[in-house]
Amino acid sequence: MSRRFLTGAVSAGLVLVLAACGGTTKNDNAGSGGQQSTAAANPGAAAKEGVKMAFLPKQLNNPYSDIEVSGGKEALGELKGEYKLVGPNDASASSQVSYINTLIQQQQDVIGIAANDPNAVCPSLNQARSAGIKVVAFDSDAAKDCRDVFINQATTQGIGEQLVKQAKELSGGSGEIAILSATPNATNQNAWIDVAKKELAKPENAGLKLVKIAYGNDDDQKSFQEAQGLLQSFPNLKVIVSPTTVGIAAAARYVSTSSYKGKVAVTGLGTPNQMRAFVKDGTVKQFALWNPADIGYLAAYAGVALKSGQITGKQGEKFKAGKLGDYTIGENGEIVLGPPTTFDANNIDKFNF
Ligand code: RAM
Repeated sequence: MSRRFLTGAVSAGLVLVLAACGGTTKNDNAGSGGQQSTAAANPGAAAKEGVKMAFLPKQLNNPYSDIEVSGGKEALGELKGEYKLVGPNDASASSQVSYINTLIQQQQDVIGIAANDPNAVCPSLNQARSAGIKVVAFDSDAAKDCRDVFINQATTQGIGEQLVKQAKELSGGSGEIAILSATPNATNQNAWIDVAKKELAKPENAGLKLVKIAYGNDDDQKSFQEAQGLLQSFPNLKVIVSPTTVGIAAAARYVSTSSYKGKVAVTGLGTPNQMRAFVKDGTVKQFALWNPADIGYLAAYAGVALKSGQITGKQGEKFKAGKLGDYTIGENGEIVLGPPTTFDANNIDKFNF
């Protein structure tokens, strides 16, 4: 099937069939042009009550996801909507597809998804959109032509820069560093790592050497083993940077009881409650995160605003998000929550999530 044919005047329905048959490569999705709403936004429309929104996080057994969706539940309570939570037990690329298909059959109004793979979920998400379901990606984006908006926790650029800044400070400016990521397909981690690599390529960071990117798959045991493997393979390693709450907690746990404690720094993105013990025992000097509950909360407000016709996902549209205030949709349907917080021994006890 040539791209020329795909980009020709084919109907959205035919594109869906092609996408379903043809796998999940970037080109398939690019060819679809998405299911962009052609209706104009009506910012004055009343927020609909009874909106059924289902949250589909990367995986269910991750404390970070639990906090995220708790914010969605709170917001749907405020909005008099119906909250639902479904999801796989692992974050592998295609693990969410069957859940999306079920949510379509159940005629949900909105699907909130933290995508395990930007493309694997696309054919199903676009089927949902054809059925009138609004799609709010949060935390980890789906390809932009198969969702209406994306709730980004902070700017991708800002998070990537922060990771390198942390590594630089903790290494004293030079030496070997390694990244312990989530799954190899995770949209969010991969976007942050891309920015980090560009930062590392700058002359001012020439002293830092990225020796390996390991993948713990957001599985505690696998992340623990990968951390151990990094330290065995690279005896001069100075910093493990883990841009995942599962990875950083597992790496800190390993380092805290090993001979590397005090010699190898662990940093990245973690929840204060999971990291508190490792900050107190000196294993971890600093790490960062946003409040995950706010992501779910913002996603729910965006979902109801979409379903109510207040926004359509276009740049410049505005909506209200309860206690978080007013938000404006940015480029490519992206809605940025706000800057992350850095946690250390001085402030960690002020946070409880
Ligand atoms: C893990 C997940 C999630 C990411 C956080 C920082 O819990 O990979 O997607 O946003 O870490």
